[in-house]
Parts: sequence; structure tokens; C-alpha cells
Amino acid sequence: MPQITVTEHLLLHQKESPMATGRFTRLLNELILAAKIISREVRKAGLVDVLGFTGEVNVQGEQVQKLDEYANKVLIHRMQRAGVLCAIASEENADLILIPDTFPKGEYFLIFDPLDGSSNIDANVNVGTIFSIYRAKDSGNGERLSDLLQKGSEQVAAGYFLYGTSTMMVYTTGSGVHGFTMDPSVGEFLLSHPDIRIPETGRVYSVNEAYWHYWDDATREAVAYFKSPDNTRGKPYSLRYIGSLVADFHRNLLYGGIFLYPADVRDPKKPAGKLRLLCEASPLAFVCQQAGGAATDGMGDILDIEPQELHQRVPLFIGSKNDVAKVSEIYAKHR
Ligand code: AHM
Ligand code: MG
Repeated sequence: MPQITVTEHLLLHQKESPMATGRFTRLLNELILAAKIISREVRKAGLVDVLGFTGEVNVQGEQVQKLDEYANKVLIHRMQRAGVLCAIASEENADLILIPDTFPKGEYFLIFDPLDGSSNIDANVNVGTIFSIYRAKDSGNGERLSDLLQKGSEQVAAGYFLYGTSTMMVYTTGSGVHGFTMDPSVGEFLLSHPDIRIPETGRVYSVNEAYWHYWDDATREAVAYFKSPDNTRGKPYSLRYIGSLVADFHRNLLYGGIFLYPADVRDPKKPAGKLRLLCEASPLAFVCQQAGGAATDGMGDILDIEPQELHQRVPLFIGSKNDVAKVSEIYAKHR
């Protein structure tokens, strides 16, 4: 069977788009190269001295691990040189990262979580890189936040690299979701999951249920629904929670299910939950929507939220369409 590489796939799709200039393909190719470098490093994590905390604290107030830092540096270094970006933003950097004058600039804005789930690295659990791409608004030069912050529905592309039992790339440009698996013998991502569709109703719910006491009534009712033998499925969903958003999301995308990270009413630092709108929720919401699923913050579609700041957090309920609709229905009842 002929194998389609991700580069071939990008070129074929580029041909179908009248807007295509090849610059966007270049952007994704640079991103793929960065991910291959990160994947190589993640693979040898147990062999070399890259595990453990550096002792530093990132912009979110969390301890940074060495691999987070490495992934962040690789992405910034490569993407600043891509020649197609006007600015970059990372979960690990408080401010926008500009393109030095020595490199050509472009029209795209890239935002990423360099190594999502990194608190699991020491236990050899799957981690991933989540990315989101926008075109800068016409109004400015693409170096001011106001030129760049846009709602998720404006994304040009989004996806993730999952460093799991194999390394995968899953992405959308707004015409379906496609998954590629890295063949390590040739160092290429090969099309393995064309046109991924998430089942309309899932069989898994994924949430950190230890926070039950800190949830509001709507969240408790929603989680109780998925556990109940009397739900519309007629039996409880299975609980699966890795604690790596990108890995939990990927499993639910393939098998059907819902991932929940609600607001924590106890913790004043987490009134909007833990996850970040721009580098986690929006890109996965775009992928999910393109696979036939949905994502809400309990009030409305994640993709319709106008961001106010770079590191804004948001409650996230994402996955199979009917399961997300159930959560929205319960939240609406409690308003
Ligand atoms: P990170 O981006 O710093 O790794 O944090 C986000 C991670 C998600 O991958 C995961 O879903 C969540 O934190 C788990 O949080 P908790 O331990 O509160 O359940
Ligand atoms: Mg993350």
C-alpha cells in the first residue's frame, strides 16, 4: 500500500486551496521538524540527564521540568527562523515572543504548549505538544497582542504531537482531522488515521474527581450523570484519567468520550479552571469540532470565546457531541 507522508498530504491540501502560497506548508514543516527533535529527546529521557526539576518556576507558577524547557527552546529557536511568523507565544513565556530583525517575518501567529502533561514525564507517561495557528489581523504589524488575540473559530490550523508508544501528529486546517504516525525507521510521519471522526456519544469520562468537593452543583450533576447507570446510555461510562490533557483528549477522540476540567470554586487562583484558552482549549476544540465533536466552557462554544489575555484560563468540557451537549444542558439548568 502506498504510504502518504505528512508533507505529501500538506502539499495535496495546499493545491486544493486557492489561497495557498506554500508559506503555510513551510510553517507546518518547520513545526514538524521541531516536534521530531523534541520526540527524539523525550525518547531518551530515561537514558540521559534530562529528567527532574530545574528548580525554576514558570509564568503559571508551576515548577518547570528540564524537558519543558528543552521543548520550549527548540520550538522558539526553529519557529523564529521559519520566515512566516509575525510573533510566537508559549505557555512557558509570560509575554509575546517577537521575531528578531535578523530573520524574515510573515503573517502567521503561532501559540503552543511545548510539553503538555509534563508533570508525568518522570513516570514515563505520554506527553505532547499542542499548537494553534492564526493569521494576524490586518490592522497592525502583528507584534501587538491586540493584532493577534482572536477567538478559536479564527484558527487557520491546530493540532498536537503526541509522544506516546509511538509519536503521532494530529492536525486540522478546517477540512477534517488527520492523524499521522511516525515511522522511526525513516523518520517520517505517515498517514495512519485519515479523516478521524469522534463517536457522537462516548463511553469514557475523564476528570480529576478528587476535586469533587470544590465543584459547583452543575459540575457535580454532570459528572454524576456520566457515572449513573440511569443515563441515556443505560450504564455508567468508564473513568479514564491520565492527567495529560493531550493524551486524555487523544484517547477520547478515537474511542468517544468527554474530558472535563471544570472551574474550582475553592481556589481563587482557579476561578476559571486550570487549562489555558489559547494554547490548550482552543486548539483541541478546533480539532474536536472538525472531527464531529464539540467543546464548551459550560456557557458556550470554546471557539466563540474572545480572548482578553494571552494566558487566560477557561473551564473545559470537550469530546463527543452528545456528551458535551448534556453538560451544556445541565449548566443551563443551573444558571
Ligand atoms: P501542564 O500544561 O503544565 O502540563 O498542565 C496541564 C495539565 C494537563 O495536561 C492535565 O489535563 C492537567 O494539567 C491535570 O491537572 P490535575 O493534576 O489538576 O488533574
Ligand atoms: Mg498543558
